[in-house]
Amino acid sequence: MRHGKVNNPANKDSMMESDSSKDTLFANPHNQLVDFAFTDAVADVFPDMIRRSVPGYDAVIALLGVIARQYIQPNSHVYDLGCSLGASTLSMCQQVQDSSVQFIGVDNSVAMTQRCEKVLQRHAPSANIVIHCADIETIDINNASLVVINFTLQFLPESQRLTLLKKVYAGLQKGGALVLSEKLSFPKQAEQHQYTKLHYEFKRANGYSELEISQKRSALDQVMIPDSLETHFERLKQAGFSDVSQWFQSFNFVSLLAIK
Ligand code: GEK
Repeated sequence: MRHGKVNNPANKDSMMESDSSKDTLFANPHNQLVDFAFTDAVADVFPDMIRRSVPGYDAVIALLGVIARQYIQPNSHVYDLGCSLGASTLSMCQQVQDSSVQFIGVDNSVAMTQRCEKVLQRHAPSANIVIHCADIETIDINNASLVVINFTLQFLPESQRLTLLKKVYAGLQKGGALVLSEKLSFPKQAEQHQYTKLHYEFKRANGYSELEISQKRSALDQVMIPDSLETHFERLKQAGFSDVSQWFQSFNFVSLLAIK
């Protein structure tokens, strides 16, 4: 298996710089409150949006490449569930250049998957990648050495989250890994308040106005429901994972590593 040089595909010269427009979707007052959706307009500005909204996003993407080097096995499948424009898949396949490994990206947004295919074709033309436009609840997972759910479980109805994780567990090889990155909620009100304030400060520091922050919060309110860290650990245990650790945190965003 050939390993690539560790670099961050979210950095300069990457898809994030060259394919992205600035996110101004919530800059003007919206008359009606509309739930957030992964439309063409969102997909067009997505790299800028996620990098300015999710503290640590670039680091998680880059380090997924390192995790990929450790866990991906020859002749196996690697799943990127909720792949958006393919940043996680790109990071992993740039690090593990092995055509016996099939990378499978899944996203239910047509706008995302159409652009994702183009991005991956341009930046990883020889990698063995398939992109499916489908709900992650409907896809089959098998022979997986690594499954990545990067900031996507939080968009699933809460009642479906355990079912998906059980399916991931069943589809992983022994010794295979799940990387689960999520925004957190906090059971203690004071802690919730502290981290919400830090997150908004992060957005202000990245140039978002008060109007943009509040309109985006309203739009996401019913669509993205974060869980607490305790809920994640408990749910992963229920899904079958006994070896679960937190490897990353940036304010109220974390990433967990669960090994089968
Ligand atoms: C990244 N992982 O760049 N089935 C399939 N896709 C879904 C579903 C579903 N049920 N629900 C939401 N999505 C990416 C970032 S973004 C995170 C992931 C964010 C998709 C949705 O269309 C979107 O592309 C993605 O999950 C979430 O590392 O926007 O905060």
